[in-house]
Amino acid sequence: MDLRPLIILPTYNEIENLPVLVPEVLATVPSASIVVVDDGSPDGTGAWVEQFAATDDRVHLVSRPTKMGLGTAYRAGWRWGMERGFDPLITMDADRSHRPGYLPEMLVRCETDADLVVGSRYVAGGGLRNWPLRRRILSRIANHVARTLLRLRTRDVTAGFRVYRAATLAMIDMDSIRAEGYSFLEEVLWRVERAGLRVAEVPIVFEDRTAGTSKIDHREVYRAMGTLLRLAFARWHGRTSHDAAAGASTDETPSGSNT
Ligand SMILES: Nc1nc2c(ncn2[C@@H]2O[C@H](COP(=O)(O)OP(=O)(O)OP(=O)(O)O)[C@@H](O)[C@H]2O)c(=O)[nH]1
Ligand SMILES: [Mg+2]
Repeated sequence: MDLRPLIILPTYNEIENLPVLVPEVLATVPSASIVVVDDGSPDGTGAWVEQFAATDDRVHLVSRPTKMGLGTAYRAGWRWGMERGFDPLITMDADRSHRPGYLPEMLVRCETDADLVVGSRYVAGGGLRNWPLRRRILSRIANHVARTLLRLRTRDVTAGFRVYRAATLAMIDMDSIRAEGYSFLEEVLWRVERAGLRVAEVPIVFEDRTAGTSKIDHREVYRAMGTLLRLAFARWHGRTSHDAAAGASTDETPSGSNT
């Protein structure tokens, strides 16, 4: 595998985090490039990326006019990267909850034995730091419900810290995924497992954000449940993930990622 890693950072109002995170990522994986997918952040996140990109040609900006949801931000970043031959394609949150220090090991796993590598909070050695009890409980419930309904083997199914081989994204037909927000991550994983692809989990400690505001809201949780029920229904009826997408009711929701 000829590594040309691309790191996709979806952003909505992360001006306090990017100036620290971007140099940290480039210092940790100098061979990587970064594309920031910014949804017209009112706090000037996009303008900062443009300025930085003028000083370093490894950094790029995809600017979208309005807040369009995390799922579509990932897809826009994947598409941008695959059109330019990047492989693998990495997703990380831009609020410094996902630490760059885990990237080298996740890249080695992707190169050696996995089609998808997940930075996992819920395997031995993984964990959470400074996350409020409410979020911890919500995350455990969301993971347990999704893993049970969809019979997923992966332990952390809602994590947004992932390394995808380009071939994996091509195989799961990313353009037909209807879910948004958290459930986008679960539908992607469901398709990867159903395609018989190899998923590896590298333990990470997820740090609660210390700057910027959360994009999570309760509506997102309800809509994620809608997606899970749609996929579970499809599974019960032995329909493939593609059929499930075709028959789906949309639950387009702009919001954050790490339940
Ligand atoms: N482009 C884009 N990025 C988004 C959108 N919603 C969230 N993000 C980004 O997605 C990442 C995850 O969102 P967070 O708000 O951190 O979600 P979370 O980690 O579940 O919640 P926190 O506890 O607040 O960190 C962050 O980098 C956000 O800036 C969106 O609609 N569009
Ligand atoms: Mg976060």
